[in-house]
Amino acid sequence: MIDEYLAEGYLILRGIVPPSLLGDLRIEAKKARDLAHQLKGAQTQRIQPLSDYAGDLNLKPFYDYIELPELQDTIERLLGKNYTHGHIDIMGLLVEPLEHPWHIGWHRDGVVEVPPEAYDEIVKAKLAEVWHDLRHYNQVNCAIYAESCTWFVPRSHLRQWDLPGEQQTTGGPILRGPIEGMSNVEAERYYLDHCQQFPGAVQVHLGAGDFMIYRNLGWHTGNYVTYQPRATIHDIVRYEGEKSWIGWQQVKQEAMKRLKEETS
Ligand SMILES: O=C(O)CCC(=O)C(=O)O
Ligand SMILES: [Fe+2]
Repeated sequence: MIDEYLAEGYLILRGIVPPSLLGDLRIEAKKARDLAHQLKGAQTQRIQPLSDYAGDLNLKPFYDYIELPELQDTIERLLGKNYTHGHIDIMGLLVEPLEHPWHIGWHRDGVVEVPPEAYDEIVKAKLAEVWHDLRHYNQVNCAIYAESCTWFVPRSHLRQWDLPGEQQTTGGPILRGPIEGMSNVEAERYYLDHCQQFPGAVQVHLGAGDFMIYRNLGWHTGNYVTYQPRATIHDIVRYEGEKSWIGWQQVKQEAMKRLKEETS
């Protein structure tokens, strides 16, 4: 499994969340999905971080998930000591939109955080430095309900360059819909096509309680439909040891600042 994670860029720990805890999580997930739509609109796709909603939700099951010995043990065996998989102040839930399909767009996390105009040599050099560093963050999708929203390009995390057809599509208004002149069914098929056309893409199917960890720099996207409930824990696996190597957040912020100064 360690080989699989390193080579493919993602790994699924099947059914690692026990049914009793899943039951408790579902009770809170139902409240959280309703709350997300109520506070952020019918098309919202996430509620995050959960710590902001301590007044409305019972966070105990999420703390139980954080403390789950099976998960802690597996993460340690996968990555070594000093990694944490659950953080109440980072964790969110990815939820289904209510009115029409929605697609986040193909991207590599990390790259997508810097606008193309700010993506200069300094940013590139820093990203190259941390690219294969397992401490540089790993994403988590843990399904409270079965779902098949995430698409990933296996092994793309190993390349710091893009192949023909690997193009970022986040931010395109068409993907966020509604698409003028298209019904929901037509939009759903359009988004599905957008997933399937990406070279090497595979659809990730998560069963209830499956925990997916993925390298954030691999190509991936999220494709959402209205008629299937989604409540997927979204968090990171974070390195808690010595942190002097980090710097990525700072380099990112400085690049944005340089861009702002140049354009003002
Ligand atoms: O919806 C998903 O599964 C993917 C979400 C994602 O890629 C992101 O939030 O960066
Ligand atoms: Fe992402």
